[in-house]
Amino acid sequence: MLNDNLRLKNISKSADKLDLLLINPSLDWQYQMERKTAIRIEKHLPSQETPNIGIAYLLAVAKKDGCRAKYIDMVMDGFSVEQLLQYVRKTKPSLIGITAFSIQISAAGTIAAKIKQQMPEALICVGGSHASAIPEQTLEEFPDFDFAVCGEAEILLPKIFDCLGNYDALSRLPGVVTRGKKDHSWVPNQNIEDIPLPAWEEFDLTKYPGNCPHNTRQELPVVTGRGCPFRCVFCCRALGDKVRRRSVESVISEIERNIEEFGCESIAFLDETFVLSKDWAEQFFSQSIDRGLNKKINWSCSMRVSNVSPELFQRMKKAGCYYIFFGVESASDATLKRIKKGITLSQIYDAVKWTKQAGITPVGAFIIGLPGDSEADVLKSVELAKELDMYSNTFPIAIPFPGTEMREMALKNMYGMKIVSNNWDHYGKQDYRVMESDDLSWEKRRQLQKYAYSELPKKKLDEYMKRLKESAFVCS
Ligand code: B12
Ligand code: SF4
Repeated sequence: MLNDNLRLKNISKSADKLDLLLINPSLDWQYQMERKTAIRIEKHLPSQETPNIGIAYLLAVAKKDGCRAKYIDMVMDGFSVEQLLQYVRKTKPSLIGITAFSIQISAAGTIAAKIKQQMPEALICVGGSHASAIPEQTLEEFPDFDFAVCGEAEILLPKIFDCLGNYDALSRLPGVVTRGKKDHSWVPNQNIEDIPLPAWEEFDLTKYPGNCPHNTRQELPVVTGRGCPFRCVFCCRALGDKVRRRSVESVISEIERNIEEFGCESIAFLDETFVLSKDWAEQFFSQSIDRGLNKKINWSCSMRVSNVSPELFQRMKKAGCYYIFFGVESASDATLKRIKKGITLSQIYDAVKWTKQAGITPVGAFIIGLPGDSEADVLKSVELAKELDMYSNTFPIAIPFPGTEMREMALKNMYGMKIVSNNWDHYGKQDYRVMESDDLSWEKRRQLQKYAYSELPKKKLDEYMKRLKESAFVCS
């Protein structure tokens, strides 16, 4: 329970005292690190580490508000639970915030419990995509979280600090969910332009060179807009459905700052769908070219295959784009319709062809076991991936994440789907133990995934690009 004796921010004069400690949880950082390294080597990639931009935003807001804030990424900082506990005892944070995807939520709950055993007065909240989707259930399952935070937290965080020690006021804040509170709604940041820029100075960026193949020393993530208006049934749309965009000027100045202050040489745009507005995109491309940014950095993004043209990809290439991640999902038009993706097979063919012609590296994301999928559908996806000959393809198994329509469908046994594991540790995209259907048992899903990856081994980027350039395809 919340404690009235909580120390409010900046009251303590102790040199070690923190106002806010944010944590990326892990119960076994060594094991996770070894796995990451093994995957990286298998994929021939020099680096695969993106620093967490949501946390960087929260640190920026906290600092602006005069708080002493710190982030511990237990995996990348190599923190054992015991070391974390020592650190918490030393710094006695007024508020501890743990971020968690579904796959991390049990670890987050265990860490909260261990902190509380030693410091019952600690105030601990949980945020991120899992708690945002099912805050009440999260608080029920993990009794050591004092409250959950839903959705974006930049505006909320200073308000939370103003309410520390006042349980009722804290409970009333939209986006804060305490036990028994039924209203889980949160208010999306209307003006994302005003949020301070991510506090990368709080990270040891040498540990996060970026998610290759950017082929530079330092990649940093940037978010130009939040929210997605589409309704794909497998997606939890973590930042809501209301689209909000930053001005082109503010994005350009963030990139320039990243170059000057952090030696950034590549940008990963993490927007759910990068080119939502062609006008915005065209302004961004023109200004990037005018200011010479295309000569200083390269960039990657995720896109839908709809509403694109050869000219668009050529402009993207000119503006510095080297890599596009397409949500292809399935080779079956019937499945694409069922999952409400709003794209067609012919759009997939066109988008990939035009991307290659522009000299940009395409990557495809498929999903195995979508609602109504049969074995033949999945095999068709594998054949399509081969035919499209993209640099790389991901074949995760469909996971009914909390907050997705697919989870609701599975709970109602639609298309013969049923959830076979409620163990959140299994809720990663490569895990076959979570869901099955009449047509595709979990064993079959696993077999199909193995088959897909064996048929589509990861290509070496330089060889792939050489081949792309040599083919008659690429425009000069
Ligand atoms: C970039 C990204 C990644 C990157 C980087 C992740 C990172 N550490 O930043 C990489 C590639 C590493 C990644 C990995 C995975 N990802 Co990912 N990823 C994303 C993506 C596309 C964008 C996230 C982002 O940066 N958003 C922008 C920032 C501003 O928002 P944010 O991170 O949500 O943070 C805000 C709020 O959530 C909140 N908040 C977050 N944490 C906390 C904590 C506290 C205390 C508080 C108060 C608030 C708070 O405040 C932040 C600022 O407003 C999202 C989709 C999406 N749009 O969210 C998927 C998404 C988050 N990923 C997802 C998944 C499943 C994964 C993986 C498990 C996949 C896998 N490989 O199996 C792994 C997990 C890795 C791990 N740690 O174990 C799912 C999560 C679903 C779920 N319920 O778990 C999402 C929603 C995609 C989807 N629709 O399926 N991912
Ligand atoms: S998968 Fe992409 S396009 Fe579909 S709802 Fe999610 S973010 Fe939007």
